[in-house]
Amino acid sequence: QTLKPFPKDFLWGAASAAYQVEGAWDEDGKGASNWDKFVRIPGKTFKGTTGDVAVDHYHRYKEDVRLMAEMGMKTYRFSVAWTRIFPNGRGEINQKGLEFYDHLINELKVNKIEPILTLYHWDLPQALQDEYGGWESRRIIEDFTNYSVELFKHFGDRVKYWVSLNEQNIFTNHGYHLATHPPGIKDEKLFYQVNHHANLANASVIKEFHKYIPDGKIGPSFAYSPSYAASSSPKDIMAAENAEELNSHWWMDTYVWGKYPEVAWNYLEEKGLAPLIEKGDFDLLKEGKPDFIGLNYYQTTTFEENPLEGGIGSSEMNTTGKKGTSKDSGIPGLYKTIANPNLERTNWDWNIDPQGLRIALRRMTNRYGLPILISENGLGEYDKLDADGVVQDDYRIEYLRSHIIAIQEAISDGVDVMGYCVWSFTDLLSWLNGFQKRYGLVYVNQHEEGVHDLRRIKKNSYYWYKKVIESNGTSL
Ligand code: GCO
Repeated sequence: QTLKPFPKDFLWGAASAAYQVEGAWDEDGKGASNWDKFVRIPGKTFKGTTGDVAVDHYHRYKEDVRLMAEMGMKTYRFSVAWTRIFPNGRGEINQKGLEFYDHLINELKVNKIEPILTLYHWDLPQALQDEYGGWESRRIIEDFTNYSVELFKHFGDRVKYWVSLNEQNIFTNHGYHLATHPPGIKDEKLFYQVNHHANLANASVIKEFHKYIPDGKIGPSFAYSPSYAASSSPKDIMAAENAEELNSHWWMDTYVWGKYPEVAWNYLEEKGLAPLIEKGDFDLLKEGKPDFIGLNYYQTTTFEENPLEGGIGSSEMNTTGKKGTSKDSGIPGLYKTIANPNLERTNWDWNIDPQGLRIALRRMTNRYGLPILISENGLGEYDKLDADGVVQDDYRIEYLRSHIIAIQEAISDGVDVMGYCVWSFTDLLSWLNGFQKRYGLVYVNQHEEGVHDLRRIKKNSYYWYKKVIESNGTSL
């Protein structure tokens, strides 16, 4: 294969999420989010870590943007904390909240860094959870749309790239199936209903978007973990097909075509798990077609057959296939997840599979034909500052290099890739794993316990990625 060069305007960047970086959790009129509440319940997060301070980006955003500029970054993906704009989820706007993002965006623009704004990266106003159960009610559609429209009106002159919902499949799975994220509920039926509301809310904001920002682009970010069959046994291949249908097409088909895939729908209906649909829902879903799909890629998932009799995981369902998939889990009659023996795994037990990224990009292109923004990809590890004050994260360089090569191969295959956001720019708070699981190109001196100075230190990967950007992907 002759490799094509990266497009001239390729968006080389990195990403973050408000709750994971900002801190200042109750400053300048910000309201409480579901996470502000959840982390205060004992035992929910690693050593009880919270995002109260996180990496203090709220106060240090200028320094962070300076580091981005110095690296030559073309784009920065960040999310807005809904509760800074509407402390109670709706009602009166908190001007101070808008101001913070004005400053951040202006700082990015001055430094010629294209902002990519995520509307929702999991921090729901707690007031809406209390009032009507948040995503559990259709009322969320109107509130999420109003909030989003305010951002379109206010930032639309400067922000052209928008992500609607970040990893809907993950936040609903953790929130309503595994009960490891707020609101900490296990209810399969509700899980699908919540997802239906989120799909409608997503479509509703996309539909509004083009009225306010006709020259802008918007799409959801999906955590896609391509399904592999464990063997060439047709039963294993069928298991992988089942997983692809239920864990990926269920969401992406609905985003793009405004309808649920038949096989998954029939299966869920038979089980009594299909969501209740109201008149007009499918019209709205169809009207909210995204301009691109955001792909958050970390790993692939491998499946084998799981016979109904004595099958694994009757109460355990793997709706995402993303995280911690070396443990057996599955749905009897459909599939069972196994650790792929061909792939190495990180210290967090995620497999490392750059070729899986090329496969993801090709599958998405063949099925949906939309441009793809790689809105997240990166490696979480126990990075350490050594005695010379250096972070030797050569394993991260290797990880990023192999994935960037896979992207170039996919581009050469004909996939339209808009850009690549490394997760993450600075180290940040891992929702459940505190500060020990680090993803950043920039180290932040912040830990679970004690008082730390939060200073920023460029890792080896920072210098490496700088060269990649400078050379538009020719120096890997
Ligand atoms: C973590 C997670 C996150 C996610 C990100 C998803 O360790 O908390 O890996 O950092 O990757 O928030 O969009």
